[in-house]
Amino acid sequence: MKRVLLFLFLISCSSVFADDGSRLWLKYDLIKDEVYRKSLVKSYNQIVIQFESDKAKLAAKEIQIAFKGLTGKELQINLASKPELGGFNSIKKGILLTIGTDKSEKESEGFRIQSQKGSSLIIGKSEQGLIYGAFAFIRLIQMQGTLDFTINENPKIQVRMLNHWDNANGTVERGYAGSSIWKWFELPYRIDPRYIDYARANASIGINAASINNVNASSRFLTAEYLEKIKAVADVLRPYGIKVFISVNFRSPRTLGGLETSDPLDPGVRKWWKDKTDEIHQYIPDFGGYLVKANSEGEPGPQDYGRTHADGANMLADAMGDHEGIVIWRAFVYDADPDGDRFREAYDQFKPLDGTFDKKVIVQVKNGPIDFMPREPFHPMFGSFPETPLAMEFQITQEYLGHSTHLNYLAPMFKECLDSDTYAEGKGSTVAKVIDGSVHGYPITVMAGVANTGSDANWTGHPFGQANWYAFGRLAWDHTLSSEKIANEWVKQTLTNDSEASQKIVGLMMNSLPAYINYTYPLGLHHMMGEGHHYGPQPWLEKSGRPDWTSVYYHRAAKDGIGFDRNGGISNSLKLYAPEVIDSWGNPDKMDLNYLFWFHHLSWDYKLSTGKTVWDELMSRYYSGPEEVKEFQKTWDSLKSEIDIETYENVKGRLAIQYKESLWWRDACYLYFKQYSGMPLPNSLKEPERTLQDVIELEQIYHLR
Ligand code: BDP
Repeated sequence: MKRVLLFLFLISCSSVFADDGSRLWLKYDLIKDEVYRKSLVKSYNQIVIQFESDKAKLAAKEIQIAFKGLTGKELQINLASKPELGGFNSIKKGILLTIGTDKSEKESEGFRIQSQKGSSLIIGKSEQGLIYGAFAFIRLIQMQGTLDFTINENPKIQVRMLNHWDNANGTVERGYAGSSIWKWFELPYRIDPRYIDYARANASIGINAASINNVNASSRFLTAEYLEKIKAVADVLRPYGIKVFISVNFRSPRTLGGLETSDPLDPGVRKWWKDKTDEIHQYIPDFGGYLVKANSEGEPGPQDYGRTHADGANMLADAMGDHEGIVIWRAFVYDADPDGDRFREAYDQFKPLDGTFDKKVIVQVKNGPIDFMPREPFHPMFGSFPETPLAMEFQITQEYLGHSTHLNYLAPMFKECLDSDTYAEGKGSTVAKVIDGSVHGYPITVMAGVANTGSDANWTGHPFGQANWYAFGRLAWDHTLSSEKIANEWVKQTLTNDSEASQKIVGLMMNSLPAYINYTYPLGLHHMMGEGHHYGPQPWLEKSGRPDWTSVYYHRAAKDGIGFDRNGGISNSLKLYAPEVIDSWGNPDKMDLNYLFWFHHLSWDYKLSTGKTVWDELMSRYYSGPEEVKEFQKTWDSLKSEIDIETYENVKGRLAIQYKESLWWRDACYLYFKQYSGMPLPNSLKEPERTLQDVIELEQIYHLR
């Protein structure tokens, strides 16, 4: 109750104070359009819940808070007097929340809304569906569209999950928005109110799972001390339908259990995991399951004992016994052959194991074959694993996408992958249909996003980072939504409801990823970022712990040209795809140039389908990137009167950094590649004022101690 009061107080102040972004897209600020606001006030007097239950009350309360904030009017929450009540017209001037009778398993989180101004019926297909229905209704009110509509929704993916790469000491691996949102040193005694806001925000976009710790996992999370803390978090998230998962360290039986081995076939090890899994369930009865990074980047795993990924995953699945939890086993492995092609290593390790995993196991695959690059072709594992459920792993945090200083709307990147056709079962076997189970009939479906949340007041550092969290959730719920539609929803709820202004912002968002790619990785270049920090450019990086941690390994720039020939030259990784895909990416003259250097090595003067040489095309893209950022700055400046001042200034400052750094990328890549091409800049493009040495030194700053 106290929280609600505080919340209402904040809402009443929000028109006076600048907005720190902490309320995300659940702002519930007073609607400026008086006609619309008044019509809402006139249309609704009450919220009626048909059955008393915790979730129904939660859903009703959220609508009550939203309505009060948006209109100033407090709706009463009433319990229906007649249990048989429920018809569309049975409720006058009210919003009726009820549970449907048709509860097929698959649809159990869905909802229906029938609404006519003055009479709105929200039917959850389950209690949880009611929560999602309530948030969908609020979204529509916030967006100020019509209240006369009927919708019927079911999530397309079962487990819609955030993966937090948060460490026990409060740091976040690849986090750019402050420290961890989980206060491990305070838990379980102090519950940070932000956990509730976190749960609300996630529930509002359909996210129903969270793995709370880094995949480079500490065994600490499996101790009784920490299980109590995790239980406290799980208790806060549960009412909103969010299950907790834990990332585990495969060596835990040794480090924690004092055993001599962590061999998955060792009976003592198996018993240890079984006991541990039972113990976890005593704290968290609805425990979601394990997320495992094994034999990857130095993490322990079954291969340390001569066993396979399937041996390791199946052992954990066995430990799960009759509990409902699942085992999510990551496929981000590339230890096979440092002289080979990293592109194909996960495929090569996992393909022979297809069909050997326990039914509680799902293998989680990053969207692309290398590592969350700004543009990757879809991972060749998608479409090639008919017998093993594959989960999608996207990265919401902008590790390779400008951290939290570059404005980068990622829905188009997620969509590009989801909409790619694998041709696994003929045309139309898109990646989305593989992971939602419709292509191979997977019994478990998962979409995970590496979270970009942190302790910053606005959660994500860059205010537009919120849009990526939002978009991930919406796409995990329904991958058929368009990027524009999602952007429009987010803008209208978060920044402004003015239609002209919101259109401009959506346009800016839709152009942001292409602009970023132009000044960083045009034409399918990849993996040229500064070593370790993964921020600015370092195309000259040629020595590292492994060859495939360098840049030169990927771009292969030399006097004879540029690009990684995966079409038979250096490797034949292109062959991992279906014949139709090989056809479309195999010919540099016909293919989508956005993937060019992923598969081809071409001479600098090779004439492309655009009519330009490789060099001229590359340089015109590098040079257009910063110009596009300049346009973003102008657009943003023109929106000053429409945007909250704190958010406006925040984004303005970040765009200035982005512009400066787009020049850094452009100059670094031009000056570096020029050494090999020996060609001049195309006509109108201006020589940078700095030298290659200058940009090399700029990157070195990031390594100073
Ligand atoms: C890479 C990150 C590293 C992660 C790793 C992973 O640089 O911090 O641990 O992915 O996904 O992108 O396991």
